[in-house]
Amino acid sequence: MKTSIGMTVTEHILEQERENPEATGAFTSLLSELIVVAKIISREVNKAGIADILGYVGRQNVQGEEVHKLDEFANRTIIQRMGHLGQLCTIASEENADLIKIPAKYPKGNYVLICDPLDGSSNLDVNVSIGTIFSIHRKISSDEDCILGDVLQPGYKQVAAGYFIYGSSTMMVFTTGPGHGVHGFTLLPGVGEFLLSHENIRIPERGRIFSVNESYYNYWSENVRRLVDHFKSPDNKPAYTARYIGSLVSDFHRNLLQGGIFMYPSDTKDPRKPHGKLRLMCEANPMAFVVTEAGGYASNGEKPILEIEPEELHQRVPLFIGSKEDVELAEEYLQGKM
Ligand code: P6P
Repeated sequence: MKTSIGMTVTEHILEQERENPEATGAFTSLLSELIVVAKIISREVNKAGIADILGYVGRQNVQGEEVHKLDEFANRTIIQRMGHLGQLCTIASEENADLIKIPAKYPKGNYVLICDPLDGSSNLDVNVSIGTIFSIHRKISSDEDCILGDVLQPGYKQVAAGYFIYGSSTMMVFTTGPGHGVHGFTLLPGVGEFLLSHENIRIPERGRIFSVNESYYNYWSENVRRLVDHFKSPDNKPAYTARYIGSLVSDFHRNLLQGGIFMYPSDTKDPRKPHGKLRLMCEANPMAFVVTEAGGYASNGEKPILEIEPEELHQRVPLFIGSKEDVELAEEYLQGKM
């Protein structure tokens, strides 16, 4: 009988810690607690249909989006468990307008956690996969308390980023930056451990999938329309196919493994959101950090997402992310070169 269950994510993180002579164990402690948080969220998501935690709480968040009961649960769990750990100087959540302070009675650390606690939660009640997205920066200010400048750092300065996807299985996919690769771990029910299942993920240079919400076609610029028309053209060899779940983590994860491009362009549909719906700090940057380390690319149509100097905590950004050749082609269309 096979006894080894393979490498756990904790073993993987400790292995990377041993390779870093300056490591103090703080980063390992931070990621390990984040993994506990994801297991707690996964358990609630997977029993959502049974427990009384489907549906909405009857208020909107800072994004103007209806708050799902599980949004609140996930956000609360992250704030409580990560805030008490002693490794963070602040938390920035998609659900909260302002930075979350670490209570005075708890020690502060040298890291910043930025997260979308439960991305895609509008899909929860219909049993579609959703996820938790996280981004970790090192504190850069000398203030004992974190300041906004510690959070508003460009994406290339992240020290780790990734996501948990709560789907047919619960997975963790993350990277700790250039040279460390992108690795996927699958939660083994009954054992409660994330086991290495997708080592050194590489996204195909060119995909065969394009993912975009075409209901916005009439709200796009002419260049975006021509780009999407290109992906639909029968002249492509091999032809592209359309896949769009409406859950960023799910659409991104599929394209990361199979190749393809996910697009959320600017549109004129909502004057409050001229740069599209997705957020730079808690969605675009962490996914861009992962896809770049996996050999892909992420752009706002003009420049790499990871090079954007953030100006506001919840700023939105057009997002073209996935296979390098497809995203570079998108840039050429967006810049009127095609
Ligand atoms: P639309 C979910 O609400 C989300 O933030 C992302 O997970 C997803 O990619 C996007 O919105 C879907 O937006 O406008 O196509 O419904």
